[in-house]
Amino acid sequence: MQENDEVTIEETTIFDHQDDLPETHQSGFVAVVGAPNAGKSTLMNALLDQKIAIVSPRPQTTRTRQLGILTTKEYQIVFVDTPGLIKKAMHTLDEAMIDTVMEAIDGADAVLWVVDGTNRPNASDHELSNLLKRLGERVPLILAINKIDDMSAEQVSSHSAAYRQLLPDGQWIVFSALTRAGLEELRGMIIAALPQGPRFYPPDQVTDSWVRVISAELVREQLLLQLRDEIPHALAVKVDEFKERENGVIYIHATIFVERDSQKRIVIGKNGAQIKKLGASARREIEKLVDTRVFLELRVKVAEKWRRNRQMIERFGYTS
Ligand SMILES: Nc1nc2c(ncn2[C@@H]2O[C@H](COP(=O)(O)OP(=O)(O)OP(=O)(O)O)[C@@H](O)[C@H]2O)c(=O)[nH]1
Ligand SMILES: [Mg+2]
Repeated sequence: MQENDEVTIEETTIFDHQDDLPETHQSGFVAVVGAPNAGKSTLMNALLDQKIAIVSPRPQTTRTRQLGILTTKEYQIVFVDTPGLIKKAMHTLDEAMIDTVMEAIDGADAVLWVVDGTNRPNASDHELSNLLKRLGERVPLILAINKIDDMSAEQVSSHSAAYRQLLPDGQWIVFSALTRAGLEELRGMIIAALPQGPRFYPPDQVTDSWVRVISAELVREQLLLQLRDEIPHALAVKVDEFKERENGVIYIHATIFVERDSQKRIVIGKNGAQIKKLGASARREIEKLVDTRVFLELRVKVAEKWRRNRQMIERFGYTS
């Protein structure tokens, strides 16, 4: 994880960090794709054993590509967590999110298609499977049927059979990202699908996201978890200031953007009660990430129709 803005990941060459790797060393980019809410980010966090991607019960939690890097002596898997794929773009933000998924698929050495096994496949799953089938001639595909902890034995067999029909030639597995059942087996399948190659990133790097960007995401996660209705989709969070003070405390100033004045009032709450609660929970999550005390200051601003404004979307970092 990067601590400041001075080093960018693009500067890393694949010739660094290759000390004493076995000749059989494997590496590759694994695109994690699927419908919103399937459990893609939960799965990536579970495989990394670390929370770097935010998770919520709301669809479209993930807005942009995020890497999760798993390194051992034998392999380096670079997971590319992506926004949930939707059929129809409602605004520019949706279009940017769909582009992000397509780019991740394009650059992948293997594709992990995560589905929520508690539901039978729907029309979108059929469409996505057609896209993936065409891809299957070029890269290995794994159908990962998630949430078995929430399924009866009968559902596991009938739903997984229905999904497997959509991808008859791909490999498949049923698992639970939440309880980790089947996770080791899934990891084995991913490793088996990777080509031989060198490391792309230093062995101690777990993501390409800045700590300040993940901090903004952790604030957004609390908004998703604590606010009801349609407001969360209209929210964006940007960290304006991220400073380590001499006493070791990290000072963060972040702005929550909403689309309307009425939403601003809801985020702030009566006498500021809501924003205080949001700030306290987000601060605790950020403290877990940075492993030190955090001072978090939040403010709310209206940015009308920002989801239709490419410049704003880029400013918030929701493009790949
Ligand atoms: N019961 C159960 N719930 C799960 C499992 N994996 C994820 N979830 C829940 O499913 C919801 C969505 O999880 P996410 O990881 O945010 O899903 P996602 O696919 O990344 O969603 P988007 O970012 O919106 O595309 C959350 O409430 C998770 O706690 C699982 O194995 N079992
Ligand atoms: Mg996600």
